[in-house]
Amino acid sequence: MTYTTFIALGSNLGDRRANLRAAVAALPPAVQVTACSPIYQTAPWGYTDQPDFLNQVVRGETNLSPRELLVFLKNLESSLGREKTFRYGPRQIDLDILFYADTIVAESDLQIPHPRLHERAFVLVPLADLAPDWVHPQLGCDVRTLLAGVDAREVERFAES
Ligand code: PH2
Ligand code: MG
Ligand code: MG
Repeated sequence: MTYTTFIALGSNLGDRRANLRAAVAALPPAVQVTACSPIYQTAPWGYTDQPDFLNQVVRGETNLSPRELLVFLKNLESSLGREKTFRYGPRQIDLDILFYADTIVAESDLQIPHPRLHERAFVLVPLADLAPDWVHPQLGCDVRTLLAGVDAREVERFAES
């Protein structure tokens, strides 16, 4: 049994495009990647005094549990050179679980759907490229509708993927 998951990628340090590419390449076999969004250059959100990010979303199939997937992604961030900074601070690579099937996880260190995805144009724009009809299991509306509720002016197409 595999489960569909959407993973958000972000990078604003080092060779940002290479960081995204290396992360996508390292997902299989744990996560079989079935689609990659275009890459967007996005203004920093939350803490603004830092370089612009590149952001992307991938869709994958996995038989890892949500927690196993979290551990796998954290280990991958470390192996790709991520160093600890501060909340919303700059990073070589950030890998966040957006959705895991229609599962809801509400634990202190793991929340699925990602608790801020509906506020973030840098997530919703690439997510809507892949899955505009996907329904947020807590908010009960689709990604297209969530995207219509945010300001996406600082999300620019950077590369096809
Ligand atoms: N990630 C953050 C904080 N702010 N801003 C943009 N544009 N893109 C990100 O990926 C991002 C951010 C923390 O995860
Ligand atoms: Mg993040
Ligand atoms: Mg993260």
